Amino acid sequence: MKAGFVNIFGKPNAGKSTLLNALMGEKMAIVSHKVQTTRHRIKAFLNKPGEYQIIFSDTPGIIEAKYKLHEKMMGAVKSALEDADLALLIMDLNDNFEECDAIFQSLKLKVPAILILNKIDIAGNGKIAEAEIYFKDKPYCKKIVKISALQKNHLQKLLTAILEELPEGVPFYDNEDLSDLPTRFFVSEIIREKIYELFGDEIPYQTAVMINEYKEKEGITKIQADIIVNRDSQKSIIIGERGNMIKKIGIASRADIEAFIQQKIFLELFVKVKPKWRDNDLKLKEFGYN
Ligand SMILES: Nc1nc2c(ncn2[C@@H]2O[C@H](COP(=O)(O)OP(=O)(O)O)[C@@H](O)[C@H]2O)c(=O)[nH]1
Ligand SMILES: [Mg+2]
Repeated sequence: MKAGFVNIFGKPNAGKSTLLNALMGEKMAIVSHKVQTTRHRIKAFLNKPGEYQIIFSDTPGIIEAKYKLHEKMMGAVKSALEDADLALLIMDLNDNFEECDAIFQSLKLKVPAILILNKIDIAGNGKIAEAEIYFKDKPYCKKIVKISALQKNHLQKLLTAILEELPEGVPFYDNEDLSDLPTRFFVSEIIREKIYELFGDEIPYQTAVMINEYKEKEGITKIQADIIVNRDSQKSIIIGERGNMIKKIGIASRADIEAFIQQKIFLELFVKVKPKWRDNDLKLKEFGYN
């Protein structure tokens, strides 16, 4: 039996969350073409009873911290560096190689790593061969695997490579569990994802979602969530003309949440202004950024 922690690192937009979802065959982490969507370390367990338990961690993209929120995000990266048995270093083949190399070096990995060249489906001519030559002798690079996380290409090859590096051990978590995070976390992430989908560049980064009430009663789950923003003007944008935008968030969120928890829900959304929440330790804690 093999068991261990396999933690995914890379620049924003490299495809970390897409890869986690593809490996799990289940949507665990929200994905968007906007950078810095992932704010937490999200653990997901891939179980094959009697054979392996892989505890994957998706992490926020590696960035320079501008707000306390960013510091918390980089804290999540750090914690994932500490308990990894194996690191997956993922890069977009169209990204600058030197820049990716600098980031991977900066992690000062103490465990073996598999370098994942992602987005082969849209890689420029000759990029794959160029990357293989550039990275093959880097000290952190034990193996190179080329994939498309989006199109789910070569994932089996990647899984085999991971299992070769995974230590022997007994499962850390129950075989039935998919994650150590509570359902309400995933519910708040689904709502946050809709905000990334529905609004322009600025709004999603100013937004947090907090679940205040989560009650199951007679086949229906009642959920009340607050959408937190920085300013009154953002509140008006989220609500929209005669409430049309908040209604859209509600409809899209409800469909996905019901699919995720396999139960009917009653969803109530409020928008609240909390100035400068991204730089306030107490508020960050309140909204689940530890
Ligand atoms: N064409 C292509 N796009 C991808 C691939 N993997 C991820 N993406 C896209 O890249 C963007 C960022 O993906 P995401 O998983 O959120 O990146 P993260 O920031 O590293 O977690 C999204 O728009 C994905 O759909 C891939 O293999 N091919
Ligand atoms: Mg992500």
